[in-house]
This record gives sequence, C-alpha cells and structure tokens, in this order.
Amino acid sequence: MRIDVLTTFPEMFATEPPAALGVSIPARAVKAGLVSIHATDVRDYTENKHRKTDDRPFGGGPGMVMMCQPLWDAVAAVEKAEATPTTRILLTPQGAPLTQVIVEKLAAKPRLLLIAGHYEGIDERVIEALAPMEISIGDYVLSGGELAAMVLIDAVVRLMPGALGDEESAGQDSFSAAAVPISKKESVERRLLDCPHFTKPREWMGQTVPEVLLSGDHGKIAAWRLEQRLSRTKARRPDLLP
Ligand code: 6GU
Repeated sequence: MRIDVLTTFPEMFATEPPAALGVSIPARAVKAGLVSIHATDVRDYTENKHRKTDDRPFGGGPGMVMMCQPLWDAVAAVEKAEATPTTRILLTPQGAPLTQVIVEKLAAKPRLLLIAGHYEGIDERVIEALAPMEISIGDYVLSGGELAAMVLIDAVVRLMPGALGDEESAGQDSFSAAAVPISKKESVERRLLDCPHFTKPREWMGQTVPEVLLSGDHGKIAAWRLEQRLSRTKARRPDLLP
C-alpha cells in the first residue's frame, strides 16, 4: 500500500526513530515494504511569494482558512506521481467517527491520500471539488489533522499481512475477519473490550493472579476471559453491546 499525506508539517511523518511512524509496528511495516509513506508539503504548491497556504475568513471571525489553490494543485501533483488511484481522506473534526470497520475497509485499498488541515478550516469549495471521505478520530479538538492522520496510518498499517510479529498477532482477529461471513456470536464478540491480562510474578504487592489462569484448563480460561470481556464492556462501554 502507498500512503500519501498532504500537510504543512511533512516532518511529522518521518519514518526513522524517534518519530511515531519510525518505531514499533509502523516502522517494521515500512521496512518490510508493506507500506510506503510519502509526506508532501502543501506549501510547495503555493503561487505567492510568501508561500502562504491560508487567509482570513470571508465574513470575519477568528482563525485562518486554508486556500483552495495550493491544496487542489498538491492533490493533482501527488496523484499524478503514480497511476494507482487514491482513496482521498480529509481529517477533520466534522468527519465521520473513525471505527475499526472503517480501518479494515481502508486497509484493503491500494493507495490512500490523507489531507491534514492545520488551521480553523479549509475553504469548503476545495472540499466539495475533491470529494474526500471526511474522518474524525473523536469528539475533542486537535491543533491539526496531522496527529489524526498518524492515528489512522497506525491503525491501518498494523492490519497489513505480516506487520504484526507472531506474539503480537496471537489472539488477534485475522486480517480477513470482516470479509468472511461470521456468526452473530462472533460479530458480538469482536466488539467487546479486551479481558485483563497478567504475567510474572504470581504475586505482586500482595495481589495474586486469578486462580483460573494458573489452572491449565483452556476451556475454563476461555470462558473466564469471555465473561470478563462481557462484564467490562457492560460496565465501561454499554454502547458497544447490541
Ligand atoms: Cl481529524 N482533526 C482535528 N483538527 N481535530 C480532531 C480530529 C481531526 N479528530 C478529532 N479531533
């Protein structure tokens, strides 16, 4: 998969340590050639001598608005760089909330073009002309779409076959889980929160590990974990239950 990002802060998308995409699973996916990440500076497509990408809003009010022309030309140039068609995505608090279902759909695309706005907003006419999917990562305000774009990249890249090591993928849903028909029971289970986890030592600060996890009875352990997932989801995120 190829991921292009349009931003005025391309340095945020470095893929060498200590950048966010330069460590852990995203870095491994890049090194393994499962994904390539190309950040493009929208400023390179400005046509004014100050390389300004934004201007004051018509109608007045605070903040600046990203202008149509630099963004439009940047999209055209980046898309021309390779023939693979892009899925255009604008990161914006006005977008649809990002979910694992959306992440799984995006992971199946050959090429994503992420647009990270960094001002009060973007001129509505260029949004209309580009017709991107609009995605938000939650109901809070970030200074720009860059961190949201990185969240999306991380979530997508870890689904690429081969991105997770054996230990990380153990117990995870398979890449194709959403595409193959699954039972109602399975589809409910996929939405549950995770169960609590424990490792050595058996006792820490007077607290012991639940006895069932030491029993060696795999049936009992699986039942206990499912029960924990259900009770936690009921208590913490009842909105996830059908
Ligand atoms: Cl995608 N952008 C910004 N600026 N803030 C956000 C967001 C995106 N998602 C949640 N908050």
